[in-house]
Amino acid sequence: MKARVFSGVQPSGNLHIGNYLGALKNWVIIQHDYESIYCIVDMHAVTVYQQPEELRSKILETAALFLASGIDPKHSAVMVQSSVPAHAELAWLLTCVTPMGWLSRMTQFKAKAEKQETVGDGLFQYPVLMAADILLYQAAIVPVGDDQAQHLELTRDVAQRFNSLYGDTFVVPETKLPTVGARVMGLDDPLKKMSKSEPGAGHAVALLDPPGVIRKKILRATTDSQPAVDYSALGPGVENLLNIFQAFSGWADGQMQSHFSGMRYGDLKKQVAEMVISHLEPFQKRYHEIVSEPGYLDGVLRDGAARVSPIANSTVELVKRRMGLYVPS
Ligand code: AQP
Repeated sequence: MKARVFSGVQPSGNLHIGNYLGALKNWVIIQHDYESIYCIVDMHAVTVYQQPEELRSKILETAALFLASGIDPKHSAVMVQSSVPAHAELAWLLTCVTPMGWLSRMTQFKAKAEKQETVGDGLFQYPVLMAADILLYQAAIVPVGDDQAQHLELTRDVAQRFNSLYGDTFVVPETKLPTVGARVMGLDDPLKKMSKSEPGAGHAVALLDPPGVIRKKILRATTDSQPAVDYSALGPGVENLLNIFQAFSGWADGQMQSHFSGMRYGDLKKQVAEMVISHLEPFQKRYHEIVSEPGYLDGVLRDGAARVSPIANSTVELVKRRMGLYVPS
């Protein structure tokens, strides 16, 4: 039997090239080596306010982006988190074994909480729901970008704590980060991670941006006061552009250095823009084909939820038994 892989994306805005390079691209590469489950984590998205109509349409848009990336729904289950109630059920049970001190150390909570007028308890509990998403399917591998590494460590800690309290129950998952593109930075501020929820118009390249917009955003990206690429003293903006090029092209380090050393920033930006556009154009064509087929996405999501529900329900039943809760015979 193949080991299981699980990962998810929040439908919390416009997916960008960071989400693609950090997560989706690698999901596609490894999907056939595992039993794969890829999830639109809508219950994570509502840890901060989402406009309901917009959220509904972003859920379907995110599913279409998964498929346009190359996720094969005949092999991989593509599903929406809230369609499988066991995610919420397991999250509660895990909340009861997770010390609050562990959660208060989460850097993403601190960063996201700072941006909110009122911080909902869900934002604090977010990493436990994420642990439940993964442990529910006994996933061995979780391919994510670098910003999720701390949450994955917490998931491992929760699994180990549960196993030591109640006996071996959960597979302790491994984090899988991409070698290039694990942390794509903002184009307008290369010291900040590229994020869906960052407001600046020049911050992120969205996966559905038209070529003209992509060109404009990349040509305006923040660099530094040097005129040309110097590998012995790369500033964060230039390093980010080079990483984006390398992650899309798959070029080796040596090829990157001999091609870009001494190149003027204006030319570097043009080449990065054309590399991104050449990958996103066919991707966007597939996306538009997928969304124009009536009922197709709903069918994929219904099938995905139906395929994973028995796994999820049997984990919750096992956890309840282990904890001594009532399970009707
Ligand atoms: N900048 C990034 N570089 C590489 N990988 C990234 N990921 C996110 N940003 C980058 C990876 O994308 C996957 C889905 O992320 P998410 O939707 O769970 O939320 P996030 O990590 O909080 O991503 P965003 O874009 O910053 O969304 P918002 O603004 O809604 O919080 C994950 O595997 C993540 O590592």
